[in-house]
Amino acid sequence: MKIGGVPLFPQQADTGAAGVDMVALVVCAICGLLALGVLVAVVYFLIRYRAGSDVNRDNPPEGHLPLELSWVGGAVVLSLVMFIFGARAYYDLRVAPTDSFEIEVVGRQWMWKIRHPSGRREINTLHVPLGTKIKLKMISRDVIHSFYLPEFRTKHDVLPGRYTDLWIEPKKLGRFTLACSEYCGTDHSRMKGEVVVVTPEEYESWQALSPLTSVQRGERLYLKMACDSCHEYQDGQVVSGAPLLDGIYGSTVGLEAGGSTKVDDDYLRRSILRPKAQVVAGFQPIMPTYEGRLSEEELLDLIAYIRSRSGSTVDDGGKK
Ligand code: HEC
Ligand SMILES: [Cu+2]
Repeated sequence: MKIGGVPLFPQQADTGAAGVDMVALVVCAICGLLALGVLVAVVYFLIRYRAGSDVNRDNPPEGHLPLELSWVGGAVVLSLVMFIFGARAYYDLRVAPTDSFEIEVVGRQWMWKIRHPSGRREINTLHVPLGTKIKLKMISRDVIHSFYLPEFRTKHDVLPGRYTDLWIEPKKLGRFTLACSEYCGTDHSRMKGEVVVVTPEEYESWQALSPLTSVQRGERLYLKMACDSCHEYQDGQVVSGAPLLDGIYGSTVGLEAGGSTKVDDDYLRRSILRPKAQVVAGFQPIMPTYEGRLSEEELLDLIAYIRSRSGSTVDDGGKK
């Protein structure tokens, strides 16, 4: 948006962008009106009561109840208007629709690594199909970063050790800005790239140029790390007293220490990195720790593979 040829807002490349801009405008308008009222009163009193002006200065009023009530009431209403607009836009911004298409993002000092479901990977560039709801599942390898897409009016922190997400729905073809908006070290300012919005057909053929899907990579790794030496049946029996991983995603498991927990991506990640932190009820803590032995990318592959064994292709927290 431009006012008098000056670009005030970046273009709106996301279906939700207009809503976010609306909040900014409503809040600015309300604050602007208030500031204007104060300014007018200041100027009026300045002139009326300037030194030497001939006005009655006796008996200044002590208070004025109706005036005070309407001021307090008005302020409450105005702040509620800002709150309602803001809360609705924030909800739309934060809660990804359950049918979103999932792309993974791994942040590190100082680059963005992007992984598509087909297995295609890229660095500092994010190809997305037009008109599709896309959920970005994000994690950092080192410090806190923040995935910032100004034209999509959204950003979210990318944390080490925990998955966070963000969703977009591109409504414009073209190239847009991708940046890190959390100071993350010397080259923070260079941790940026591009979002390339293409048509769904172009995206399909672009994705197809990929050697292995993340599920396939995960399966390979699963065999390579010999996870199956414990987590599989042999001759109809669980060999080393380890739980089967089929169908666990989205379910609730009991814990040896008491209580239970939902099996989501964070739980799987913890179970692989620090199995002893949450031992499954009825099992011995014999699983070795994989802390330091798997990269974030490898973990995402393993999780995608375990998820696929529950028939789940997206990180929907098992909501299906
Ligand atoms: C030495 C045997 C052994 C190996 C090897 C092993 N695990 Fe485990 N795993 C276990 C046992 C026993 C449990 C249950 C106790 C616990 O939670 O620590 C478990 C629990 C889990 C859980 C939680 C399961 C649930 O039902 O909540 C996951 C996920 C998991 N392992 C994944 C893996 C992956 C991935 C690998 C390979 C990188 C692997 N495991 C290698 C023995 C093993
Ligand atoms: Cu950063």
